[in-house]
Amino acid sequence: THEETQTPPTESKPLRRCPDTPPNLVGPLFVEFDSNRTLDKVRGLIGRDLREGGRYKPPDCIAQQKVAIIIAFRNRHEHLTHWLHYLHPILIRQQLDYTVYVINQDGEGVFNRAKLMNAGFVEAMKEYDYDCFVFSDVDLVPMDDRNLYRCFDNPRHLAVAMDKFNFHLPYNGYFGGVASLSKSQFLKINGFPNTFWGWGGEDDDIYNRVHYRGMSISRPDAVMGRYRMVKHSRDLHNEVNPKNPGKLSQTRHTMDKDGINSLKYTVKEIKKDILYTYINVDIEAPL
Ligand code: UDH
Ligand code: NGS
Repeated sequence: THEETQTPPTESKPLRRCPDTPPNLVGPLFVEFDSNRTLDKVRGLIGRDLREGGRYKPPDCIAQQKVAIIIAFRNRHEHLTHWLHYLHPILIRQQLDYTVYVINQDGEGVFNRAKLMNAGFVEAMKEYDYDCFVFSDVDLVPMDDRNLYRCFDNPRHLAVAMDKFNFHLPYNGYFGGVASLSKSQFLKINGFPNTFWGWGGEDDDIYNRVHYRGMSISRPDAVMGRYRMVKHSRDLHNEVNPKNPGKLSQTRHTMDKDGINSLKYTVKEIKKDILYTYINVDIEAPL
């Protein structure tokens, strides 16, 4: 017998760091939003690959980054089903050590996407020593798995070519949809603003923060950065807020006092589903 070709017991096999380019990526993906998809079917398809809370770690190498994926959420269950159906297999192929956090805004008050993202950052950090945070809308699915859900030398904007914008950026400074920031990049900008209630402008404020702290924006190219958005109408309690655009001229002065250092919220419930960690938070929303 040839001893050197025998597989040693798994516990003695030292794991190597995962490669810079994950080997199993497939490139462009077919994405469609089939209304017969259910959460139970998605659990049946991919639940066995995950650990409770929507966690995954590559079995055969040490992931380069520990990533928390944070989704701001309320009453978008159908979108979440599509998101989980597509994203888990992609994130697994990307060889990330990751967890999916669904941060639900409790109650019927005015929605606040950025404040929910801040709460997600703090709650995730209580659970694990994450290096990287990907902040995502629930209705955006990447059409190419080479668009890596990890962090880069600068804050990264991932949703650069959305179908609703004809696969182009709507404007150069657009930072909406999906973005990643390392822990230190996020803390350097004092996190996200807590004061953008309702729709509009919070993403532009984050863009301003990044620039005022001397960083630039990293982006994938327009081929790898393609996205499909689940079509939807405007939600209740997330109306356009006409006060938000004017706040953008003040970011330089407000960012040091409005952010992770002024965040106030209370956790009402944490539920571990096999596909995600659900955290219901009261963010003191005005009615
Ligand atoms: N979100 C929720 N629930 C809400 C509101 C927002 O989960 O009630 C989250 C969700 O992750 C969503 C994100 O916040 O993807 C961004 O909010 P949005 O989808 O309202 O923003 P978007 O710009 O749409 O995609 C605005 C309304 C467009 C109406 C177009 C009518 N054709
Ligand atoms: C800008 C908004 C952004 C928004 C972007 C795209 O005008 O928050 O449009 O909107 N900024 C302000 O309102 C100040 S979209 O076409 O997706 O409805 O992300």
